[in-house]
Amino acid sequence: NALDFAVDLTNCDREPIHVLGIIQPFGYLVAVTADWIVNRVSANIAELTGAGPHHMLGRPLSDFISADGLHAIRNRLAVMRGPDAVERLFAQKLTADGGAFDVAVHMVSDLFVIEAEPAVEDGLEAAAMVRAMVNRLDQTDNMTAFLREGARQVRAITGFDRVMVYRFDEQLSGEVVAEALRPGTESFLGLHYPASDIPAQARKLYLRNIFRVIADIGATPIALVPQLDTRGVALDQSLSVLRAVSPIHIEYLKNMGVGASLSISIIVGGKLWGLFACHHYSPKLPSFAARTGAELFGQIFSLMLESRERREAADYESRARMTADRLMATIAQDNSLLENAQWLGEVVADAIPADGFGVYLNGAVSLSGLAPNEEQFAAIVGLLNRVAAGQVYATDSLQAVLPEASAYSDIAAGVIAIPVSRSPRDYVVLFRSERLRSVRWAGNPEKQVEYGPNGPRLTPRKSFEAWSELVKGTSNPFTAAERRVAESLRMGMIEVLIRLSENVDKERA
Ligand code: BLA
Repeated sequence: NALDFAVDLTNCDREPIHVLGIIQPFGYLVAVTADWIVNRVSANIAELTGAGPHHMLGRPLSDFISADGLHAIRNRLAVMRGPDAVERLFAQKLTADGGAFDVAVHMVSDLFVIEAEPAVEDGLEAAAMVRAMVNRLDQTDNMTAFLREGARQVRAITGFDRVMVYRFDEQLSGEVVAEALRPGTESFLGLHYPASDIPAQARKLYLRNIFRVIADIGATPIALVPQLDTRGVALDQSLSVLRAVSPIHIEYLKNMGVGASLSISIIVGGKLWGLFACHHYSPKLPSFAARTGAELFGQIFSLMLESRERREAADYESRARMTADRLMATIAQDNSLLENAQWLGEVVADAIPADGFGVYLNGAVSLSGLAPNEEQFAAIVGLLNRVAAGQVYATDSLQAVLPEASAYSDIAAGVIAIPVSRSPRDYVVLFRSERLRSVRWAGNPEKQVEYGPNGPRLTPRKSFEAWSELVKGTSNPFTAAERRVAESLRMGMIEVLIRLSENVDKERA
């Protein structure tokens, strides 16, 4: 390519994937200057216009495209809105004797980029279909069902064999959290992959351009001509519909036995929440209308997800606040409960999911569920006195702050600690076990035996191993909502204690 960048496993995150200078062979690309002079074409352009690159470059586009075709494109550009807009025309004739094309048009600095693919008449009523898809989503009554229905609907409109909802965590590792499959296809549900499987520049690009399809993993890409224009500039293909992808990613898909790949960004709160990641086991290109419908569905899905997540978080916090209120009311009735370590631990563990807990209260210790032994717990309390006096403290990697904790990370890899009295040594500590314990790894999604030049690293199983290395010794993280709940439990308990001591003072007076 124009930039002479040799990509390998060590530099993927620097590969300039938006300027590779190649498109997929299912369409044609022409870029023109503001005065409609041809600036760049794809090497296959003669199939569309009858004229090769060197005939077209530097000449007016009107020499090659019919007046009606140009008129339609110009009209569409005239209504273009927003910096990243991509306008679409369906079933448009572009030449006097050629057939109909589906066309996408967008701007890259001062160039108009026109991409055309032969129109497919699949009778799809995209708007009606998306409307029905959204209705189905609306009828789901919990998050799991919502995500699964999303996958099902994307499978319905794209026809892909496998549709996954792939969600990123804080470290940008991902998990397959929902899936819809052609019957007989092996499930990837619950599998985890490291952030490096979708490098940073790709994730950034997917925020700008939310839809991509790789129609045929085995197809030879078509070069843009020239690679660098007269100003020495490569064409920025960030918003391109036909953009061909990194050879590393192609190798990854080949190693998985995939024939076509499609993904749609799921964006929540301006961040890439995840992707609909879709595989087909032979080449597949849904019509441009179907792709446009799927893209629109992805946008609506994202908005609905955002509002559902917000509602779930609010519900969780209000339930937890009720727990806290109940806790205070119960203690107010029966002061002796404050001395009851087991009871206190259970109430807190009800509000914040954990695998076990330890309570340190007036020198007495109570351990329950998956928990370290008393000696180990004493060391944790010692640590808390140093790092968290009087405050809620949470970590998903205890061993990062207390090295000896690596000995029992299978039991207690992460902790959240809530000080429960004014005496600095009293805490309720919840434990979460190592993440890998709870992770499912089943089946063998890499049936291919022939690996590409980079070997088996580019396979789901190796990715899973890489992810496992990353999360070794860490628990599922404590979320911001869980920390807020812990904080309100702490404040509530302090309040009760103050009231109790005031009562004692009054009685003394
Ligand atoms: C892109 N990697 C992607 C994409 C996905 C994945 C979904 C989006 C492009 C597409 O739609 O195909 C990853 N796909 C997955 C995962 C699953 C899946 C995790 O189906 C799980 C089932 N990829 C690697 C490594 C590198 C890499 C090690 O595994 C680099 C070192 C690169 N992945 C890579 C690149 C892209 C990518 C460069 C961008 C492709 C593009 O849009 O140009």
